[in-house]
Amino acid sequence: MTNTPFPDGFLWGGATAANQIEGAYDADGKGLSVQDVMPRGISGPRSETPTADNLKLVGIDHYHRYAEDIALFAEMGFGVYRFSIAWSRIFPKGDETEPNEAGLAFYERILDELEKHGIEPLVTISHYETPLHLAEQYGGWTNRELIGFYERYARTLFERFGSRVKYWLTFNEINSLLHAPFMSGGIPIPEGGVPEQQLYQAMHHELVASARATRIAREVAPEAKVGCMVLSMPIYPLTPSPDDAVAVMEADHGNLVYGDVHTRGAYPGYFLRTLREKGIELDITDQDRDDLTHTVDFVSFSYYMSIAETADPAKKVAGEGNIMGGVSNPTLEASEWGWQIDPVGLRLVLNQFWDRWQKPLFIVENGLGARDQLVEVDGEKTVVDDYRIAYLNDHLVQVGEAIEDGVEVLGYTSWGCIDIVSASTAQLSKRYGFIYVDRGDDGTGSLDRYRKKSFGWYADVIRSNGASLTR
Ligand code: BGP
Repeated sequence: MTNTPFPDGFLWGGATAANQIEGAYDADGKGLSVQDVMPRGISGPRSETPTADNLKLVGIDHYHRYAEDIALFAEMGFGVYRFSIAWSRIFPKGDETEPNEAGLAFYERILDELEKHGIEPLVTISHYETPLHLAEQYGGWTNRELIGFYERYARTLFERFGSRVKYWLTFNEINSLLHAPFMSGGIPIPEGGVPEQQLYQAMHHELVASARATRIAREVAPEAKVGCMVLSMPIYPLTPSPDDAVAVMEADHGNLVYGDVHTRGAYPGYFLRTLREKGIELDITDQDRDDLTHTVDFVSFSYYMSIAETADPAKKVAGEGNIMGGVSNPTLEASEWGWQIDPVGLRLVLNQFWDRWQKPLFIVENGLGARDQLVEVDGEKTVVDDYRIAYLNDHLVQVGEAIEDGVEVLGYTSWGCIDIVSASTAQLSKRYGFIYVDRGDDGTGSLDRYRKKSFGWYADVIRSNGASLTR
């Protein structure tokens, strides 16, 4: 194929997370994670114990149907599959000294299946799945002890799977911590919110843990490539006023600091200013500073939407967003869940990250959450999801543009390549997949899988290495 900007060996695939796909929440010695008490997603109330209305307890039963699912991924021609390991399958409470063998064995079976189909695994070590015990007994990532527990968990994974898994991500969307402390950092939220001092300390602990994992991987699994993972959301000035431009710069800094630390090995000056102005003093040891110098091999990120920002309080019309919001951009259309669709923003983000960090980039989440309708076409049940095809096509065209701009992109894994439970709303009706799963928001359904129209479309994109995209 010549008519494509995508380089040979570009990794095409899809992505999921354990808590949204596996189900089997208490099988084979698994402990509870924060997700097991979040029946309504990020903004809903948490439950004391797991409740039947929590769709994640069953998910799409990938725990038992993984072979069928991976075979469908292979049919689309996936070269890579991103999944996460549920921390509480490996260390059920999080603070044990010995791992749960049955949990490790499950991921061994997943790796066997991927290997059988020649699909490269891309593993997220922690994807919004902190063991509940660490949240309740330790206060989650506000507690320095979490670094040691995470270190033991990461070491266990590198020792066991390091020779089979080349690409690792330390924390999913690490920059979501301040915005979703319980889901992202296992930090219980008291009335009035978590004090900022504690949130920033938790952020520091995660950054140190991420760097330590990178250091351990170098020792234990020298072939492995370790990346960070950030939620990307380009921010546009609402007007051309310099004040709006400064508001954008400051909002941007709040997100870029994570990648800056991961790629440069120290906190940037603008972040120290933020801490000073907030009157926050972080507990940073000499060992922490040394750990932070272990920088990542690549940067990965999610991309769904962009947002705007303004310095003028009178013009602030809140926009819906993926975990973190901003000001609504009047030039863009939004999805049914209010996320503003902006393919060009993906090219901008790719260029910004590449210019800033000079590390290979991996797009590990992108897609459209939409309501789908199962229909019958030529005797086969399917979904005619032209809206999803249009969204993905237009974003991939922009990835091609960025590659032409000289950005090094390792691969692309579209989010929720099979329908899974939504992270923000805990719904099943917010679907991203190429594969429809028969399960509704009320939990009923056969769990049968059906190929959507986008399934064949994506297979063509992969087969042609992007040449079939409509420009
Ligand atoms: C990201 C998360 C994912 C995922 C995705 C889509 O923030 O890393 O876990 O779910 O967003 O979000 P949602 O499921 O809320 O539509």
